[in-house]
Amino acid sequence: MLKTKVEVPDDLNPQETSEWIEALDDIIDAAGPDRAAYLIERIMERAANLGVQVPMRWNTAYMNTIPPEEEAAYPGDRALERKIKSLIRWNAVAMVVHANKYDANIGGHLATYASLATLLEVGYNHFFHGSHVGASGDKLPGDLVYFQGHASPGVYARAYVEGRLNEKHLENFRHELREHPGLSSYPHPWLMPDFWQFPTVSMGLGPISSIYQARFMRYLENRGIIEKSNRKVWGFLGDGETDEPESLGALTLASREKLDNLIFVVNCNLQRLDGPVRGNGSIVQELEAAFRGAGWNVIKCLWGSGWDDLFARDASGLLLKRMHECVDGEFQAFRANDGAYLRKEFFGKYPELLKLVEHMSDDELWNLRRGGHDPVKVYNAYKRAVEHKGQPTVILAKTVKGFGLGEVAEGRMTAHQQKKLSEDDLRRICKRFNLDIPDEIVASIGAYRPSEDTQEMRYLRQRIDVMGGSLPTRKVKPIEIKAPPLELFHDTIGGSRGREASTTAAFVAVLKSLMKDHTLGKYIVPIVPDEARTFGMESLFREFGIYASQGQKYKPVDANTLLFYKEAQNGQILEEGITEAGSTASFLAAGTSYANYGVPMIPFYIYYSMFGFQRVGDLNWAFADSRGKGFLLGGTAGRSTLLGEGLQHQDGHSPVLASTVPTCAIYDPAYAYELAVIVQDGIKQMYEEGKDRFYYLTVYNENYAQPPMPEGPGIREGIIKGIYKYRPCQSGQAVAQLFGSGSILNEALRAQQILAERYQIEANVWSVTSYNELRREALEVERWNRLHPASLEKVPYIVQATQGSQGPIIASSDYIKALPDQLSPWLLGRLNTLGADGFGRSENREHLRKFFEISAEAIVQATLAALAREGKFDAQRAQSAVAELGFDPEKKNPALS
Ligand SMILES: Cc1ncc(C[n+]2csc(CCOP(=O)(O)OP(=O)(O)O)c2C)c(N)n1
Ligand SMILES: [Mg+2]
Repeated sequence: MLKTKVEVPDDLNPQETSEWIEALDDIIDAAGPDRAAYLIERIMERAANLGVQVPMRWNTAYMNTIPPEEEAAYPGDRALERKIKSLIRWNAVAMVVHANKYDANIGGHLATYASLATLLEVGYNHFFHGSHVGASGDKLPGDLVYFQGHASPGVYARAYVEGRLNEKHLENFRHELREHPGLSSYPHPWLMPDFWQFPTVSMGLGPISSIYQARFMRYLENRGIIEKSNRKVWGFLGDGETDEPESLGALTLASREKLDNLIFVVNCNLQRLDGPVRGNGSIVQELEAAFRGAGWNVIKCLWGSGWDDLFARDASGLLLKRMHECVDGEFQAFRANDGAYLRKEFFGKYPELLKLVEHMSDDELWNLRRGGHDPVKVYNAYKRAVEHKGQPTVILAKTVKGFGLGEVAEGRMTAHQQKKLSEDDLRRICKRFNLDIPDEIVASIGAYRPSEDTQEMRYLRQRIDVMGGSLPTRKVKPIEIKAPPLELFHDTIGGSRGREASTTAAFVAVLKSLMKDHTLGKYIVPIVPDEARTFGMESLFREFGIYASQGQKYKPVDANTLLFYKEAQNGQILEEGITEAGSTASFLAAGTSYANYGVPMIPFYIYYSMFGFQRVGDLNWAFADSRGKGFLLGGTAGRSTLLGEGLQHQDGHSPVLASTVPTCAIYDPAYAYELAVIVQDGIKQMYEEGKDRFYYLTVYNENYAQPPMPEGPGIREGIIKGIYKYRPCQSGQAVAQLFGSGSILNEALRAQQILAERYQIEANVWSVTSYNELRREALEVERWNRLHPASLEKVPYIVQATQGSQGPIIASSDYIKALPDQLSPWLLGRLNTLGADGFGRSENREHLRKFFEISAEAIVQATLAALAREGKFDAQRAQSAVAELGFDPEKKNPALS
């Protein structure tokens, strides 16, 4: 066995040290590594009991975790697999180079896939299942693979060689808007809905989403919604990508929940975009410590089979010592140069090492591969990972960025952005991978696939068959659920009957009704990041249980109360703890389960609204790209309605941020019945009608009387479309229109009263449930009119709804003015907007609304001013009303203070 004698400078008794080490060596030789590990553990225990402080080490040597003697033989045909892999390499290169030759700087990446090819090919041929056969004998969906986003050329190239894409597709890589559909730059289910499952290219989102995906798979299994299976989630990520907080931020969830259905493969090519990931250190060792410390099973796959013999013959342990001495910047340089350089700079440091490789030519040295490029090493790492029980596994695979691309890219600082190659470069690549590609195809940088009757193509078909289909594939089963009738929420629709209640409480009631529903109930997934009590949801704990993969191992301290904290293995609530990113990743897994598992889960993720779109906006964008369905509920909403919490908490802009997401429908309901109507219609649109959309709803914590849903035509339609007249003025001859939304509708109603009583001005009050929906519809109509100038003009809903109304419109909400201002193009100079622009303050609602000038008094004042400007109210009277209503005309603008 390998004898490692590391000299320690301050070793007081080297003789004694080597005796201990030899004793260990003997045990490994005689009884194997497991026995040795057991003994070391006992010794550590003893040391700790005797008060010996043994420094914690989370690193193993810079070697492969799996020694050669434990390797299984490779089950595939290496020669044919290499042939297929080389073909894929060619097509991946050709599509990027072709795109850039004919459309300068259209972009694309060569170097990432070049480093990843073996890691993917071993996976495709032996580990990634297109489908699984479940215990029941049923065909279940396949493994879920998160590909490194910018390795997409390699993924397309395989799909082409498999015959799933054609030459035109490849030719139109990054040309999506041509006649023949092209290929999107990166994985986007929105753009290629039959192909990509997971949008991964925003660094960090793939890793965190894959962790929560694996967890959600267990959740569905433990709740009996899907069959238990051997399905795996594979997360491929770059070593540079691990610097994103999202990449490593949820590691302990995976180990805590024993997610042995999760495998990370970190493509450790030691480089990111600008240069080395850890030029002065070792990314592999750093990640090993992080993952091991977080409780993961770590498999290092660093060196190819060529190194086995060198390690075996290196009795001195100097080879390993030399490896430990080198930082990543040096390892990168070894690959960017040649065999002679490697001999001189790496082996040359010690005469013994030079001797070790004296029988090898420079070329042979150069051909010593890294673990991630050796199918045997990769196969064994994967095999061990899929067989490992009780922990998630990470494989740290050492590779070369730009492997095989030659001097222009291999290991170069500029490798990441290399996208142009000369014909000579291309010929060299063909030679390097023994590719027999017709000359004219090389010259035209074309796609190439051998005929079906070749050995390699037959082998490829056979492997796909054995693995149960191709990946990635996004196959969506039709959803078969129906929305509940509105009557399911009859309590909510009936109002609060004199009591005061918040729309948040109304939401909880709606959620409960849904969860209790016989058909829909089981599909509902409430998600909350440690705010359930804030939202009054603790009543759900006992009734539906909090999901806990291991059940509840303790008697909760509140066990004798009615609403005790109940954790259960089949619990329905995802109580995520304080992680908005994690909760959103759960929302993503649940909201796309209709596609990935064939079960239409309906997630309701409620959170502190300020910590939503502005904190995890990119995950929400990925949710939309993924065609996710579900409801986001921004709780404690509104800059003035959330009292006391101040600048960091009071949200006055989420609906505006949400409006930037194309598939997000945004509503700001004032009353419980509005909320119920929106949720019922949302389920219908998303799940019954199959629309790709999701909802952002604001819910407030202000208690007020919740009126019953008004009778009458058009109310339901108005709520859904975004506006309806809530309370007309008494005379029916209004000279002004007041738009209110969310909790500020009540201020508009109070303003209506003040205007009538104090100033004899009649105004109508409208509830605007969605400025965004109104705008989107108006834009749609406007576009139609623009493109059909000879047809009868259509009229946007906002114009229809307000037709015939008189006078200025005063719109007030608890959000920045940009929200209502979205409608100004259709309100022809009538719109006067009040809003909560600026930073929040710790105060009560009364002071906050006065400060932001959105109170009833502010609405009255704005109405008088607008009427005065139109000559319909005395200007002097309007001026004196400013002070009368409690405002100082010279007060600093709250938006800027
Ligand atoms: C959030 C985010 N920031 C920046 C980028 C731009 N970007 C794309 S790839 C890349 C470098 C990736 O390096 P690494 O993760 O090591 O992958 P490799 O290509 O080396 O396999 C960067 C910075 C991005 N896609 N996402
Ligand atoms: Mg990298």
